[in-house]
Amino acid sequence: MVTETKTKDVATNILKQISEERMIDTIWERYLQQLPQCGFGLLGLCCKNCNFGPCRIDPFGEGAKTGICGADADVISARNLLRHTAAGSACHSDHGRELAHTLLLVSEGKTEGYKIADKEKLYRVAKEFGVQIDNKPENVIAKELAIKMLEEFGKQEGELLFCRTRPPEKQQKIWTENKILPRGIDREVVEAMARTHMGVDNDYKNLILHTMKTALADGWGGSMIATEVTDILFRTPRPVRAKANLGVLKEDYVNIVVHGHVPILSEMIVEASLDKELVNLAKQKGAKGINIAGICCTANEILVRRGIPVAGNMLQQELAVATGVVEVMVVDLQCIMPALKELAKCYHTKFISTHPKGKFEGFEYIEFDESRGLSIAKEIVKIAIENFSNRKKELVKTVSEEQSLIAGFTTEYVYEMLGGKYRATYRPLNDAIRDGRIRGVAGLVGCNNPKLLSGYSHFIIAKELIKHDVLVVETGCAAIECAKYGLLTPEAAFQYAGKGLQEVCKAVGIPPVLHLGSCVDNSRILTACCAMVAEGGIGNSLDELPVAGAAFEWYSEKAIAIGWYFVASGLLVVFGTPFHVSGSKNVIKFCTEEVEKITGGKWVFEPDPIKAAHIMIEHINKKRQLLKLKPMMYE
Ligand code: MSK
Repeated sequence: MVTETKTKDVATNILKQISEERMIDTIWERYLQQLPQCGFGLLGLCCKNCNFGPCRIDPFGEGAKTGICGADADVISARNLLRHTAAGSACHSDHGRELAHTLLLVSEGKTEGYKIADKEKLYRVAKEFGVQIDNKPENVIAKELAIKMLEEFGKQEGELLFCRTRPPEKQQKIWTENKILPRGIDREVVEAMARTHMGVDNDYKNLILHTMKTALADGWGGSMIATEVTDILFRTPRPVRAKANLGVLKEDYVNIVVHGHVPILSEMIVEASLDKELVNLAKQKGAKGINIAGICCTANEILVRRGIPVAGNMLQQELAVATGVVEVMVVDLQCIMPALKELAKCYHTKFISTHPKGKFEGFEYIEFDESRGLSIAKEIVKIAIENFSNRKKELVKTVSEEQSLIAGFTTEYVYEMLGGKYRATYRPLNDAIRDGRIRGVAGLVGCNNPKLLSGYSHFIIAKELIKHDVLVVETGCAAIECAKYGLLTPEAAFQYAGKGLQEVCKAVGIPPVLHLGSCVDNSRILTACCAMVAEGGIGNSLDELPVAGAAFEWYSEKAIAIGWYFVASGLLVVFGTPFHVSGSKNVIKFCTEEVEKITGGKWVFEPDPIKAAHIMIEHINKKRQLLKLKPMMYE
């Protein structure tokens, strides 16, 4: 068995080691078993879109320079890129559709356990969608809004509403002129699949333009709808204290791990875990109570709204089970590794899938249905309680590592946080940037990947950025990783931040790294940028802002879509490893250089986390110079 360790996280290493001793492979071993990975795949030079193939291009030698149909490296890699982006956009956007559909069911009284939790947001978003709200009952407003949101998916003509109501005029103009302003969310994804069929779109630049259109349909469409409806149904987050890392799994409790992305299930599981009868039942079985913990983005959803502890990020899903104290791992959709089914053979943990779109061989299947949401959640909690006594004592190995954090920052909360409840405004943030206390803002998002430092690079980059007075906002597994290293605490400002950023954090009482939520909540970064532009003084459009982003350890196609909607919105995005197009010099040149002339944004691929941080800092400095902002206060 291969045993190389590529993570600095103590809890991860302990449980990785335990898994090795038990002869159970985890993602790190499976990664090493794959080496060397297929060069054609890495370069994006293989095509299996049709049965002339599979074809591959030889980028260096005397081999074929086109596939059997004649597609060259540019066309093949651009087609692959568009398909990846379409899959990523589809994944997030389908998540958004699930939420909009639940809102519809709630408005019709067809659910159990759900309600409208944020009325203010319901009214605000409904007005934005043109719903007349005068004297109408709340459920009617919610129904009209849900229907209008669902129509965004199937729209055939026109434009996505949020693309017209939220971004600065310049971005809208760029998208219109370049014909990349998305119409309907589903329409762009379907068109992406059609264009990449053999013999349709054979112009790599045209394919990449549609890549941006498809990604914009995610960022300003499906993901944004997901965020807004989640806030309406489960309330808009506010700062909340919590804990992260595998130490949150407690030996003396019934532990239920929720994993996936869509909070429709996890919210009900949390609700069910508070049921007195079930808590008493857990106690009767010898446990102190019921402990819910999350993995991946469904963890982030219940963390930012309820302060539920996070057991870990994507790479820690197997290790959570390796503690031997997880009674149930209940999953919905996305980022759930098929490898989990192997663990079902060794541990007492019951794995439960819940969604018809996401079934797993070897898992128990309990179909979730909003009309019986709370009842089904209670049923699952009860299964966990009953399973408590089945623990295999010899396999119990809990760890003590758990780190305090503050999460739950939002676009809306920044108004209050910096401006005060009665003078809610972005003015202090913009002034701090203009006056050189804060250099700019960086978004660190996305996954963890054993190819890089298994999450640790997020910490390195964030530390370097805050040291140089860059305020960091985070989502997804990047946020979970930085939480584990203590960056999501106000104290981190004193330990790591530059003097200017430290002053701001001290004055407001915030961490230098702000947790904004799940992967779909990258839409909050977009809206926060829009709020900065609207406040004025640090740029009139998104591409002028001193802002940059990274999804350094990306693994998912969703991260490609996220990166593209930021690039198409005018921002610089850094990936630690390129998406699979490097076999085409033209495609790489377009993504890393030429696209900047169109949208103002561009890609950078840089495997060194410190260099990546400095690329972002230099980009922010360049934007500051163009805006003629004051020099940094303490340099
Ligand atoms: S969960 S997409 S590993 S961030 Fe959103 Fe984490 Fe990436 Fe899944």
